[in-house]
Amino acid sequence: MSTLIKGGTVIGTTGPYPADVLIDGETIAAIFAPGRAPEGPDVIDATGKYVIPGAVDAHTHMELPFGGTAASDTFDTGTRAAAIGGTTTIIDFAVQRYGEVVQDGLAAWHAKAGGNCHIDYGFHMILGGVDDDALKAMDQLVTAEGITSFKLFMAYPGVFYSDDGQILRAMQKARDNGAMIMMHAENGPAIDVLVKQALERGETDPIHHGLTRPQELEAEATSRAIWLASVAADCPLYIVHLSASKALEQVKAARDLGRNVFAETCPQYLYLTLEDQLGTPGFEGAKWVCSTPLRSKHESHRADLWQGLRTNDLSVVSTDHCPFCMKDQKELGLGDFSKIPNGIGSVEHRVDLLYQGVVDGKLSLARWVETIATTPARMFGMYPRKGVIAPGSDADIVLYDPHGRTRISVETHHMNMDHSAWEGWEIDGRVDTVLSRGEVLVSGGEYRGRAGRGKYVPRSLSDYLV
Ligand code: DUC
Ligand code: ZN
Ligand code: ZN
Repeated sequence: MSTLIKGGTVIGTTGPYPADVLIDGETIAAIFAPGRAPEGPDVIDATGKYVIPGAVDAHTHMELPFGGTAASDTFDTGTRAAAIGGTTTIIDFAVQRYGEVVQDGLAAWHAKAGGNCHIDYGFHMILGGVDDDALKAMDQLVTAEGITSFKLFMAYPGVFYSDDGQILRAMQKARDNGAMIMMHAENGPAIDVLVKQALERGETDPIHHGLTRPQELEAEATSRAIWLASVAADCPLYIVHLSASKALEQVKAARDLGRNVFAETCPQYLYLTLEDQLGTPGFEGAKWVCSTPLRSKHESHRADLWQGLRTNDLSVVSTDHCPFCMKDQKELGLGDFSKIPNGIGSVEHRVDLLYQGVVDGKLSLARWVETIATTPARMFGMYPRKGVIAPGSDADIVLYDPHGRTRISVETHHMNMDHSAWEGWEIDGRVDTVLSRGEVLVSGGEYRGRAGRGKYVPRSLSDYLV
């Protein structure tokens, strides 16, 4: 069946242009100058709308067991919310816990996601225990499972933490097999000392989560990861959820030297702050406990991150979607901030929140699309199947209404959370229509998708490797 998306403005990586997009089955068949497409196919009227590639969220944690509980979105609820917000592909993190066989961890993630997703999905692999078997498994995942990126943690000793020797060995392996090392860059042992000291002083409120994770410990770990990657013959390195100016400086310096170093940030670091959200009086601030933490509004983090997105020192915006309800989940940390499960849920809102950056003059339209769709697809080996409007690509397409408005609230969102980190925010722009492989999932405010239609996407190596 063919469909023509007619009368819209396509946003490509070089900027906007008027065009009609012909879809044949699950694939984009052709792009025509306005009015030059053949008569015949069903027409979706895109007049006044931007036509953008379905967004790719390269960092989500559906059902992640963490902090004594599990992230509250299942692959069903989380991918449905993602679709409604214009994201048509996620890359979630399968987990190998310490002592576990990597392939068993992967099988467990396939079991969670298989048959439940509304949109297409891939996996990265978290390595919680780097040993000889895990290193061998990295090769097998790259060659046979379509998993070409591995997340390591410099934080969370006793949970996911890898020491520098383990990190170096994994980086050497990645240098050999072409995989990307994704790094949670915070100095965990030093943070644990600060946390213990704060609790001993009776500082138990959520804001102390942020105060015990100072930006210096993110910058130090970011710098150490960059140097370790350098020792591993310039192994490709991707810093996840970068939140702080001093960490960004490390990435920028490495990139200025032409190093294989990349980084993402997340909407929470672009908009929310230590004082205004995490510092909300009482236990309310628990809603915004995430790691890396929200940073001070009295420093230049947010402005620096927006600038980093413009200059490509930050290449990608992901959500690090890791939702927990207040009730029974965040509440685990009542009276002890260190027991609050870490995470914010935003998988539904990233497209809109970054479009607000366009309206505010912080990003171009082209850069909006690049950071939420094209670059994540290229970074993680899904391009050109995903992340671009081009003949031969999957027909994952969003019609975006620049004149619409989006109001964010727990009353209206679709994520499985009892609160919203963005409660009451009213922003410009609105997701109008969403297609995934040619199938209309969202139209006229109505959701028409279904669990189980999303497919696993095995990934190639990153496009950005040298
Ligand atoms: N940070 C979070 O906030 N949640 C999950 C894991 C992480 O690194
Ligand atoms: Zn992390
Ligand atoms: Zn994460």
